[in-house]
Amino acid sequence: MSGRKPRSVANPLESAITSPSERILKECHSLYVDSDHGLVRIAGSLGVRLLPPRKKIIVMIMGNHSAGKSSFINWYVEEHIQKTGVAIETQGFTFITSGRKRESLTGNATLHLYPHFRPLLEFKGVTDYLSAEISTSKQKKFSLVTFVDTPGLVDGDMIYPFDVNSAITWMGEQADLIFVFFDPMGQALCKRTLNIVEMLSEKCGDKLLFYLSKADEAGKETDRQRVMMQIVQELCRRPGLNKCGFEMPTIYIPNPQKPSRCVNQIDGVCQTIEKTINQAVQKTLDQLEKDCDLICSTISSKLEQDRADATYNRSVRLYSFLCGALGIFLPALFILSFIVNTFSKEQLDELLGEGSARVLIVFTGIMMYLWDWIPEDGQVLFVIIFGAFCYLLLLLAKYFSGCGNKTMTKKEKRAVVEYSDYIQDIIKTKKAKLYEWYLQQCAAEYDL
Ligand SMILES: Nc1nc2c(ncn2[C@@H]2O[C@H](COP(=O)(O)OP(=O)(O)OP(=O)(O)O)[C@@H](O)[C@H]2O)c(=O)[nH]1
Ligand SMILES: [Mg+2]
Repeated sequence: MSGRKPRSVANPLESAITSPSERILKECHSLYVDSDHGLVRIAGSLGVRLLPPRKKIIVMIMGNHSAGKSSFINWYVEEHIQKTGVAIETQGFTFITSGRKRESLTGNATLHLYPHFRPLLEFKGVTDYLSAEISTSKQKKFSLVTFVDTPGLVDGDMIYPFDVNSAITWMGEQADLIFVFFDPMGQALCKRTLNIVEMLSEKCGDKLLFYLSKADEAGKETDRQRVMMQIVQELCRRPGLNKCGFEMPTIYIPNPQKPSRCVNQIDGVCQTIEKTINQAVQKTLDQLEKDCDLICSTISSKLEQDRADATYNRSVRLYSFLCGALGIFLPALFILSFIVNTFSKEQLDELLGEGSARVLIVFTGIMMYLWDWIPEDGQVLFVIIFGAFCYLLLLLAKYFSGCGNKTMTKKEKRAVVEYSDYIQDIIKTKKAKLYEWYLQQCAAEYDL
């Protein structure tokens, strides 16, 4: 197996159009899922469960109704994928991801594409409000991102078809980044949004980022500052969010027809996404190293256990043989002694030859000596006890013979050693190369 090479996913044409990060993530993924010698399969055969790494990061966008969530996704992807407008447009969850073909998927197909998200089914009624949009866009870092657009949040009489608070919280826990959009209009301080943010902050506060969206609509700089102060104050008032010092960049979708003098930090959002992708690449490579080590250490402990089992089996086999041999030899000698006793020495010499006859006479002599030593009225009891003892020896022999541990066959041993060599020689070398490549890419980006 040491000659095997993991199949590379990227052909020359593909490598020309994909970024190093994308290729690293794809190659790592294929090292796990390869049907012949993927890490998931190798680990599975050793009783270890591994999960293949994700090929993309997940960015969930949540916030009030009409905060500009869908518009941001459309801007990032540079394609009008999600419906936008002043009405409540997004009522469910939509995964927006890149692919080879433009496609729209419904609930069940979406869960097929994202099996990690199957537990969403626990939120009754959510399947009908689940969809996926696959776009061929390669803009910005879209090929490495899956956006999750979430239902617009409102207070009051609005009835959601499922438990929207819990569903968004659960979804947020699965994401790598959670953007919360607050818009300066209308419902900036929507209670439902604040409740969900509070829950998410408790569970995964480090992924939460707040943005003042549609900042170009906030009017003058002073108005914008006031809106921001209000939102931050409201956030700080929540016990679960009482960490203050919230950062809240102002963003808006640039509109050439309506230029605005307001500072737009939307590029910072793209940089945050990029940073998270780089962290995901590093995490994936680190996890690959850890998983390789886990497999190798499982193999060495399996081999060590197998050696210990083999030693144990040898001693158990020896005990079984000794007990069995004694269990047969002792009663045989006992009966033989009485038979030999009926022959004279000369008859035995003639029958067996002088040497064998002497050995037989010595052994049976000892037996008869012991027998004579037993008082006559105890002889029956002795025979019973002696018989029981010999039977016990035979039982012990049987017990020991079934006591051995299962050991690996030669073929199995060869297979695990080959797995270990394959991981050390091929996968680890591959990982080192990918890491080097990743570092080169980082260095190149800093040089620019
Ligand atoms: N001026 C301005 N308008 C924006 C901006 N972003 C979105 N809008 C407008 O705001 C309205 C709502 O935008 P959506 O993207 O549909 O908002 P949403 O958060 O997805 O809304 P729901 O899906 O209903 O929750 C639309 O009419 C957009 O054109 C922005 O940055 N500046
Ligand atoms: Mg929307």
